[in-house]
Amino acid sequence: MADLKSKFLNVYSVLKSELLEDPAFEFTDVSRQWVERMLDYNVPGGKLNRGLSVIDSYQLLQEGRELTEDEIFLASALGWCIEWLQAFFLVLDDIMDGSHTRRGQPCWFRLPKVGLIAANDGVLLRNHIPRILRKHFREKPYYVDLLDLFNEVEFQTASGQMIDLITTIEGEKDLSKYSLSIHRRIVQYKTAYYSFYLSVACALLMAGEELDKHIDVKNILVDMGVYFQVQDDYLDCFGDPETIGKIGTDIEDFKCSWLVVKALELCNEEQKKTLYENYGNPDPSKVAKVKALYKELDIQGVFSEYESKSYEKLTSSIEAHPSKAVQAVLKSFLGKIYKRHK
Ligand code: GPP
Ligand code: MG
Ligand code: MG
Ligand code: MG
Repeated sequence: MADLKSKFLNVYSVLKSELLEDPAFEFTDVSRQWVERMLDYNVPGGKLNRGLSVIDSYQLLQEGRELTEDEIFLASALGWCIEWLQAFFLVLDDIMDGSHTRRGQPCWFRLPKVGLIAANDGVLLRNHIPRILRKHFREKPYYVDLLDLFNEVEFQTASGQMIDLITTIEGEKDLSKYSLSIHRRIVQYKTAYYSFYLSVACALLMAGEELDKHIDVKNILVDMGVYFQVQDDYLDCFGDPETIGKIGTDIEDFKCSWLVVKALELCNEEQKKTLYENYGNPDPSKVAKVKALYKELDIQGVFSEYESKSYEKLTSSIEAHPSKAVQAVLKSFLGKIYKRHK
């Protein structure tokens, strides 16, 4: 595994060099350095779960056959396309959420030299994906399906992000519109498709499969993605910033977080008043009141129960799948995120 990860990281250097020599643009030293610094800052520094899962999943779909070096390279390149997509989303998401840190360093747009140039860097990151795909997959029978997959998933994510954002519009903040069903709708679109379905779908395409025949796999991965984003919502408030590498902003930002939805379900009239008066305000004393209320309602205990229940449910839907290889792919994914602290 350590070996696979170092191979994966090597592919990053190859792809980066190709992009920095892209003949479609006449780079100067200064512009090349900008892109290189921007890529190194934003692309490789995460957990790399999404990217590594493409190789992992493709390997498991081969049922024991050893992968060739060429297959490892291609699966890695697809994995990096997902990491590029994630970098694009995160650079922009941090601007939109007014975040301060990401992966243990200041958000890219917070660097004095960067600012809103980050918005254009996001566009560049997004444009790198089809360039990588064209260079390495153009001749593959599944090339069109890959392009289509990335486009679909990007559209779903941006649509989820849109509903995440428009529920927080200043002057229209209204906790009474928050429910588990609106939460699910937001996180299914903004997180689940790109964070879970996309890796496995890439592996399936590489293995010569038709995605239309794997709707059951997609449904399980979407449920897993919802569980993952509930964890993200939990960690935003209760995680250790040192470990998760970011400082939470959901309470300040009036986000439709799983935590506030649960709190609204469990609170009495007086506690509800506290929530209405303090949620969605940058004032630290108001944020502290919301956090104290979460503790009073034992939202941590409620989360813990949700976590075990989700694990059981996901495991039983995985075990109902007819293919052992697909079961292995899904179980490996679930194992990576269950009870995560980062
Ligand atoms: C996670 O939300 C969702 C995304 C990063 C998708 C962004 C999509 C765009 C089209 C920009 P989050 O804000 O809870 O993530 P985090 O907690 O990591 O900031
Ligand atoms: Mg965010
Ligand atoms: Mg966000
Ligand atoms: Mg979050």
